[in-house]
Amino acid sequence: MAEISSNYAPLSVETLPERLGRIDAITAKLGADTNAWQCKEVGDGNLNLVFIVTSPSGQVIIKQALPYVRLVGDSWPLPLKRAYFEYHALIRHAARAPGLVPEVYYFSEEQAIIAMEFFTPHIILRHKLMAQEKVEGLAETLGKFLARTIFRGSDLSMDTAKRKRDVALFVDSVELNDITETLVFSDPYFDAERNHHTKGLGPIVARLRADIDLKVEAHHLKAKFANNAETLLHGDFHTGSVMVTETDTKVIDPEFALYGPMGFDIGMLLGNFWMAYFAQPGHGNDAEYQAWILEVVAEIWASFTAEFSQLWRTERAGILYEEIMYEGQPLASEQALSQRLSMIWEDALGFAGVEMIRRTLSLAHIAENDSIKDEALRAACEARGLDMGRQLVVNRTRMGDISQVNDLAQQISKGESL
Ligand code: SR1
Ligand code: MG
Repeated sequence: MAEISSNYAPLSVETLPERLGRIDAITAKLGADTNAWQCKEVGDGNLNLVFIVTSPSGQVIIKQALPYVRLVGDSWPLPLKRAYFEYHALIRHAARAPGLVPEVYYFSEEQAIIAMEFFTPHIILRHKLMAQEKVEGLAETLGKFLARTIFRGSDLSMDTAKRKRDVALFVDSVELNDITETLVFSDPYFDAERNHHTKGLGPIVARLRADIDLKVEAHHLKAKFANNAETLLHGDFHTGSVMVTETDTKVIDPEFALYGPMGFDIGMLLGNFWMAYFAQPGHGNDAEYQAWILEVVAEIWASFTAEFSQLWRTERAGILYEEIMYEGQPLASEQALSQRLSMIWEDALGFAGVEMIRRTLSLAHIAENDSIKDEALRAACEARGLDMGRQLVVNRTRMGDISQVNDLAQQISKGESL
């Protein structure tokens, strides 16, 4: 795999047509008349350049990695090879969960460019949640995406030699793994340089940083994240990595892809929904919409378990829990399934908890909270998320089922956590 090539150059709206106008896979979508291409840079994420290119014949997304973290600037260098991992994750996800991720038209490793399908009129799910707009089929699709990618990317399904080669491919994503290991699992628990938080949270932050149980459990979760290469994960599966219309749901942006524990993507996603739930007082406080967010969380887990169980019963071709071991004992494989789901559930709760804490105390926060102008209100919303996050991390093995966890969220939302 190439690293910074001397030929690498970031694209701009001015140079893009000339630079990409001779690539067949792209002109097949946009036409060869580059004078008719219109380019807009729309990247609002933390890391990359993203362009929408429109022509009379179509639209394409061009995503290019920058050699540094866009959110911070060139004082934080970041290798271009993340585009390589995103490309490999996208093509695997497309095969495992067809129709739910953008089709890749073209990839240049040297230029760290991926040209891919543009979803329109989709918007980022986070914005939908702030506008209090519902999405039909959201939970079912997200649950299925999780089950299909998690099951089919693991030793439950894959040929193990192929999987081990794949683990070797993704293991080189050291710098992006390091971002998650640091920003999610360590920085929130001490006074790290890149941390920031809303002013009114000072006392609660001091309490959390003195909380031995929390810090030990957060690190047990970090050990799982770093050491348990169970399946190919999306790696950054928050509500900013989902694009939706009123009736359609797609998953984007797997540049943090890595082999990790099965509960990680699920937990990260659920944690983001619970934070969106706690942020609702900053966005209109519609009780019915808040209830809908909790329903979505419950349905994601239900959809995930239904699909994962179905795949367990019909596609178990890997080295784990082989059919032959359970011949004549149909209940044994069901027992193994149910215990495996319980393990995933407990891990997911823990990962949801650390995600909720880091999105409030570490470098990267969430728009649902950041956009609340009233600082006292924002602190109150964030404090509830921290309260729930702490309980999820520390008590994850005794939290009960999804309805009990949603009840906890409801209870916290009615009180003051500050
Ligand atoms: C420096 S990158 C900060 C965060 O943005 C990405 O979306 C990941 O969530 C990462 O942790
Ligand atoms: Mg992203």
